[in-house]
Amino acid sequence: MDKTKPTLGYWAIRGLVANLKYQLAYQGVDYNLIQYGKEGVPQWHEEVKPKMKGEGMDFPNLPYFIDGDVKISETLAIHHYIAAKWKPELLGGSDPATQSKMKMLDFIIYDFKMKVTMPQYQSDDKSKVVEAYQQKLPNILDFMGDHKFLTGDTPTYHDFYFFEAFQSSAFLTEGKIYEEYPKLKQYHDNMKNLPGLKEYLETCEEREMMFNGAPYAKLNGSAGF
Ligand SMILES: N[C@@H](CCC(=O)N[C@@H](CS)C(=O)NCC(=O)O)C(=O)O
Repeated sequence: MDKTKPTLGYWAIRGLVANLKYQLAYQGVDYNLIQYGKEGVPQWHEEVKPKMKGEGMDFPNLPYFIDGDVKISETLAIHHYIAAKWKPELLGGSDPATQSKMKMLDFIIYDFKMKVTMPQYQSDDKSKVVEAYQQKLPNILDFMGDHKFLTGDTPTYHDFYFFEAFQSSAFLTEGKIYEEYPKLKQYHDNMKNLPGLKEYLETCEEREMMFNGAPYAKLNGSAGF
């Protein structure tokens, strides 16, 4: 492991980490990747997690990000850190109104991700996933208006999280979500064409990786973009 680079850790699935890898690719930040496979579950809980707590990670969890003395968890906090350190324009504007809007968006996209993901762990009924996105997507797309990205015509860190958040729904509906919401399809294309991310998505390991944790998820699979 190269100690001069930051380290990203997670299970060996897409889960909550693919979005971070997209942002790192877009920003051109090089990093060490630590993946815990199924056999790594006890290792994480019994060894690594307590060790990280002892070494100064306040709330050890997966994903985590370590950059020297900075040791953080919570996916959206990691997105924020990577933006703040290496590409602050991804934070959006710095005035109070814009910053509050960005914070609001954190919770909105977190809620979206949770609402579409939980049903994938609870049953094999895809219609529950469809119900969830039909409930949540219209307001997000209204918020986006005619912009290319969530908050304007340039991306913020939220876009990398949100882009991944609907990929499993696209997979489970075999693309029907894009017929239902053509604006989401346009957004998907705008994201896919971002320099750095475009090249990453063409060959990345996410194309073959499972979206969710096996064997716990009742709906699971892998897909390209
Ligand atoms: N709120 C956290 C949730 C993190 C979380 O639930 N991580 C799951 C995988 S998706 C996990 O297995 N964490 C390891 C643990 O609980 O020790 C985030 O958004 O990052």
